[in-house]
Amino acid sequence: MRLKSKRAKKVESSTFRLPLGSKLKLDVMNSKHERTFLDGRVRVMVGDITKQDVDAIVNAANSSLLGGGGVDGAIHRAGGPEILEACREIRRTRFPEGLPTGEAVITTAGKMPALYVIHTVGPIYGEHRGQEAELLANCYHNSLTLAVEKNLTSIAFPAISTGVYGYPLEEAAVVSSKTIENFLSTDRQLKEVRLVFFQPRDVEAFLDHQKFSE
Ligand code: AR6
Repeated sequence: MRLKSKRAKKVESSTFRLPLGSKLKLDVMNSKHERTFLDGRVRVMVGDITKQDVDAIVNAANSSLLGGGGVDGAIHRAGGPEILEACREIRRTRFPEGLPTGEAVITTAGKMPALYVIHTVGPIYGEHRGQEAELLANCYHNSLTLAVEKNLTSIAFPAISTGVYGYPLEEAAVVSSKTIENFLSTDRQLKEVRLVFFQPRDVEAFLDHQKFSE
């Protein structure tokens, strides 16, 4: 419901009345820094992942699940201690040795607008003997699978591994776009997959290298 009303508002604000009463729909979603793909099921934008009003946001975590810098730090700061508590419980009960690279788990989103955080561990570029792309694809696939298992309809991803973990944005764009399109081709539940980039130049790099069907 919450999502629907926000979407409705966006459509309204992108519709301008012409003097003769006819309406001109302006496609504001296809600019240099914001664009949709796959009939609007994928939305690429600049923003802060902690502020997204989707069912689940994805955290680019590390295998300790106990916090860190970048997206991880921002999520724990914005969501509050409930998230760390839930992560500790997951470590204790399911992953005492840490969450393996490419896997995903879900917790509350605490005080953030999203309902859940899906924590996944991206590959460290150059440290997985050529398996980096496969592991990065697993992050996206397993996060999407978890969202569907939880009956969620919207999810927002940051650019996993492209910060501290050193994965080039251009290469990551190929992997994430192909994996998401592949997943959505058989899924009918997810209504929106949002790709949220921190900086305009990151969106530009993504848009230049993504492989979504036009
Ligand atoms: N919203 C959206 N994107 C962001 C935000 C934000 N608030 N903050 C940063 N980014 P990183 P990684 C972008 O380093 O490479 C942590 O310490 C950022 O510009 O957060 O997977 C963990 O604990 C970059 O493009 O994640 C791990 O130890 C992207 O998000 C390690 O870093 C990912 O950057 C994980 O490294």
